[in-house]
Amino acid sequence: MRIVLVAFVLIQTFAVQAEDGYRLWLRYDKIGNTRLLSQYKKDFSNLYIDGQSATQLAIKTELETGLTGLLDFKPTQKKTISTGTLLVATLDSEVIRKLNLTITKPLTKEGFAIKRITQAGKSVTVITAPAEAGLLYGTFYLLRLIQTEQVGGAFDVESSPRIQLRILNHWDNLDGTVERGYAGFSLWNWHKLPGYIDQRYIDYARANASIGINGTVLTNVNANALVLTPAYLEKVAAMADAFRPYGIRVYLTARFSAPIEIGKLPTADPLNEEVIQWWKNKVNEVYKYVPDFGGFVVKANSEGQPGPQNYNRTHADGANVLADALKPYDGIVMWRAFVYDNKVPDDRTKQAYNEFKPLDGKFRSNVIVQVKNGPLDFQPREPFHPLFGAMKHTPLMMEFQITQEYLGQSTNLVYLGNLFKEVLDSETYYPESGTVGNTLYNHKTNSVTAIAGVANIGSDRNWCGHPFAQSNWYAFGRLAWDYELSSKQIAEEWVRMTYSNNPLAVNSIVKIMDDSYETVVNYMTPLGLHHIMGWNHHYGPAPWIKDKHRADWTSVYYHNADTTGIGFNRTHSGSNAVSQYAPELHAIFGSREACPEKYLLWFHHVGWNETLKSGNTLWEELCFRYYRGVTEVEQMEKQWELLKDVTDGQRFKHVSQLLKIQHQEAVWWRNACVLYFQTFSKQPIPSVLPKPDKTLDYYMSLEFPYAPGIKPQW
Ligand code: BDP
Repeated sequence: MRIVLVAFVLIQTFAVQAEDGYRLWLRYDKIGNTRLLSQYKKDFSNLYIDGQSATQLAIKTELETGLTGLLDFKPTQKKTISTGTLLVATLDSEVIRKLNLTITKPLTKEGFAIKRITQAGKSVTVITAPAEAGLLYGTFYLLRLIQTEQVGGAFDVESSPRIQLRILNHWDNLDGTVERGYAGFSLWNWHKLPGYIDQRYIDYARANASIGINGTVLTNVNANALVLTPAYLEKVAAMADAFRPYGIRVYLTARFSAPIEIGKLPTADPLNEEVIQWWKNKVNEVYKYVPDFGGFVVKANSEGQPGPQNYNRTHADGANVLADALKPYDGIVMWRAFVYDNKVPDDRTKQAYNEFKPLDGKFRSNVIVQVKNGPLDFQPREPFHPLFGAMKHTPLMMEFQITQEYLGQSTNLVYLGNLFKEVLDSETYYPESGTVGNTLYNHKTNSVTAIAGVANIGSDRNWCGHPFAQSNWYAFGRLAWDYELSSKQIAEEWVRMTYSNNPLAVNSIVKIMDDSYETVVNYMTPLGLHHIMGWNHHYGPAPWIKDKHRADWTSVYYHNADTTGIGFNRTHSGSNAVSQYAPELHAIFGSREACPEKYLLWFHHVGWNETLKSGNTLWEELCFRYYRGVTEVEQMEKQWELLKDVTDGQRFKHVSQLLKIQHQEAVWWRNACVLYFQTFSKQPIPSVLPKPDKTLDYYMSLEFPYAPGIKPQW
């Protein structure tokens, strides 16, 4: 009996200590800095949370768990102001009004301030905000300061989000699968809802609140109208109830043909009176279930989805009918600009601009057009979408893809903070717009501001599949709050919270993350190559894809390799996509000399023997980049191995194994691409580089019928 008991206790202890990644960045383990530890025990010896609302209770629980874990002691909970009190209260509360607080900048609805003040000789820390959501964000901010061992004694923070709606898009289907999901199945257990609220929903909401995400679109953009039926709305309401205390509003995708499919109308024509009324009734019904429902995301007339063009109506006609129905409730429509058609005889990357630019100003004020970061489709690297800055009278929102559909899915370590920043920092050259980030923020012209990321979250124990994929969820949220943060700073925060404050761990892991994006671009799509991945599942290289029923889904359409050279001519002598950018940028991208080499083959068809900045010919440079990518993965592996003693065993091993896979996949990409493009360049691989050990035929023969995340309809 005793032995059994001891064994049980051991297993219990092990279970507690095991680092399986479930806790994400909210680990709250005791901080290692003993000086700070004793200081903080004094600073936060008493918790005073003013109020009893659901959000205030969530704050209380978070602070209790956080402080108890981080500081290894339990603060008292007296409603008194004494030295060491941490007071959490809204700006209009009695207790705050009595204090001598100075707030220098106006805080927006969700903003917050953290102040250390001396009140009647007592040193008090205050988290305050105009509304409860801000208190929640301030709470997580303070916990982060403690967890990352960043601040000694001075607390003087004022922060407001730059973008109003910071949203995750889940491409989750009602059958529990996730389109382009690489972390298991959907988190949403539709079958057991509304009765069963999984603890995971709460932990999901906590994680989101900790980085300022305030919206979630529960369903796939390739939408199923059933979610708008009462049986499902009841389930949606249960989720909305679970998320609400954490400041998260729920949104759904609306299938444009829902009036036909679930409304039994003969048409979904947006100008038909019955259809207009149907959407009004439907929206009224939705708000009965979810009074703070956020609105709809719509993918229309894209990749086979129904839309207004089926009835010869415009995207504005389609968006406006939904917007009018949502308007009385302050709901919004996020209408996607991801539209293209293989029947349109124009470069696919131009089609969204061609379609939407003429509609500028024709949308209702509660419509926001959701634009992918680049003009094609979440490729490892794309120039920013030319619609940013070009639509002067229509709010646009950014859509990033956090799930790594085209960036190594769940086997590759890629920190996307650098990709997000590259896009947000891109200069549009429209004087009134500035950077892409600024166009999202510009409140003067935008009646609503928003940013969305396609979630990488699933039922895997560690949420995101790859332990490092968590950092992409984290980075998205932090940049959505403030796109001016640096990606390196965000990486550092994440490492400190998720792994360790040990300087060796921090410096090495941040370096691995910071280099990882360029590395992946090097071994997948260097010099502006794009869309050369596997058919349908998009896993691995397949630059040879051709002769499919749609040319714009093949690889050869995009790389245009022939015996003279490679690349898509988008200059005025080609598709002239460059003309969709502001004149200055048009001139830069359109010039073979001025075009940044990272976009070279995106905009230009370049001869194999043309010389690049390095002095190498294009063919040589292409080979060197592919090989460099692999060498860089080898370096990542080596750097990671040095961290064995400063990271926990479980996650160390997990990442080690995945880095080995990444190495094999990088070699696969390199060999397959170099061998394939060599059939056009007809030149040897530079002699200093080792030769691929397998043939092109071998790579072309590989098939992956059960690769994860496949889009079911295809
Ligand atoms: C593509 C994905 C596809 C999505 C589509 C979209 O392969 O699964 O449905 O984007 O964003 O990249 O609508």
